[in-house]
Amino acid sequence: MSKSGGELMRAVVAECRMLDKPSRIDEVVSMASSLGYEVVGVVSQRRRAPHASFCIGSGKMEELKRLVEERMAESVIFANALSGSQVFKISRELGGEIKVIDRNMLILELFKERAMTKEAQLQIQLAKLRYTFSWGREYLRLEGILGEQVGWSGPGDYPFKEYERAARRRISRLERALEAIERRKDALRARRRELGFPTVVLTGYTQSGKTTFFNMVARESKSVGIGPFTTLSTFARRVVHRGDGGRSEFILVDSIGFIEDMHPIILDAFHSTLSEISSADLILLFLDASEDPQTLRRKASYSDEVLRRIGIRSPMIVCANKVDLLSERGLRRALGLIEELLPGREVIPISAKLGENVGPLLDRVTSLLLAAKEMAA
Ligand SMILES: Nc1nc2c(ncn2[C@@H]2O[C@H](COP(=O)(O)OP(=O)(O)OP(=O)(O)O)[C@@H](O)[C@H]2O)c(=O)[nH]1
Ligand SMILES: [Mg+2]
Repeated sequence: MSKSGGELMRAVVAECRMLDKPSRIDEVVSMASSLGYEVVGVVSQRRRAPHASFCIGSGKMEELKRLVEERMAESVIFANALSGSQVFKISRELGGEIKVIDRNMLILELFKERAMTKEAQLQIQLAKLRYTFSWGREYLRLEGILGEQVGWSGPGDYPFKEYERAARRRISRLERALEAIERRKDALRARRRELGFPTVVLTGYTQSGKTTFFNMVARESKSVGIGPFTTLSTFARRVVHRGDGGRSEFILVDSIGFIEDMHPIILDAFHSTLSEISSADLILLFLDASEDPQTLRRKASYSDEVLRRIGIRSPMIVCANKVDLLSERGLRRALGLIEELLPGREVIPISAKLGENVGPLLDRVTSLLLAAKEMAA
């Protein structure tokens, strides 16, 4: 996957790290890599508050500039949220040729890449438009943005009012398209039911191991496309499992990972990309059980909160993943913590990477699906 004609886009990641908040560097680097950026450098600074103009201090800004030149980077990704005027000032400082984006724009790029339905794609376009619109005049004065987003391609300066009108028109077009899709959604659900396979959705925090599990289980399975609005080929497989408790056939869906601390505009789009989850017959919630207790606690509570917010009613199994990295004692501690945070949930420890306990998990999936089918009959 690439940003610029077959080559990876070289990026430097920068962060102004606030004293009371966890660093987002690792998360941003892995999001950027999965989007096809090659991260060629990192600049990080601890500050009490972000610098008004550059987010990082002006000394660090010099360091960033040098690094960008030295490593021949084409873009700079901030692990923070930036204001429109910061993006503008940082771009100008870097000479105007470097693409500057913040964590929110990166998240939107990721969502765009992973949008499984037409609806999600439109929601993300809408979010991007609203988000950059909120960045205001100064940002919009940057070259390229207008052409890309509202079809404006004239030279030189442009009247802001023109942009505003065009953007509003585009926003309302998107909103109308979304309404039309909403009306057709019921038809889609019916079609899926006609296909006759239940869906099992993998969900959980980013980097918890969903895709690793998906690839392991799906290796032998066929890719499927379901219905006119979905392009599920890379993210859904028909799986047949024959185990101790019987045989089951289901569609396994790999969905987008949860990310904390999102801008409200982006949160809306995120919820819509999760719409796959709300119609699932069974949810497998992935947790990285090998993380330190504080992080595990934070991510488990956040995952629970997200699932509550989108109103999940499907049965669920919690997959405590990456147990290969844990000692027996570490595993016991992690399981205790998960039980405390998600009381009453069924928890199965697995290693998606080594395939450990994946068979018994699929047996359990099979028996839950069979039970649900009997209930419905
Ligand atoms: N040791 C170990 N590593 C694992 C295991 N499962 C996944 N990983 C690693 O964890 C990292 C993230 O795995 P992914 O499968 O991409 O995670 P994901 O949940 O799909 O992440 P997003 O797509 O970002 O939401 C990769 O480096 C995997 O190799 C496991 O069982 N054990
Ligand atoms: Mg994944």
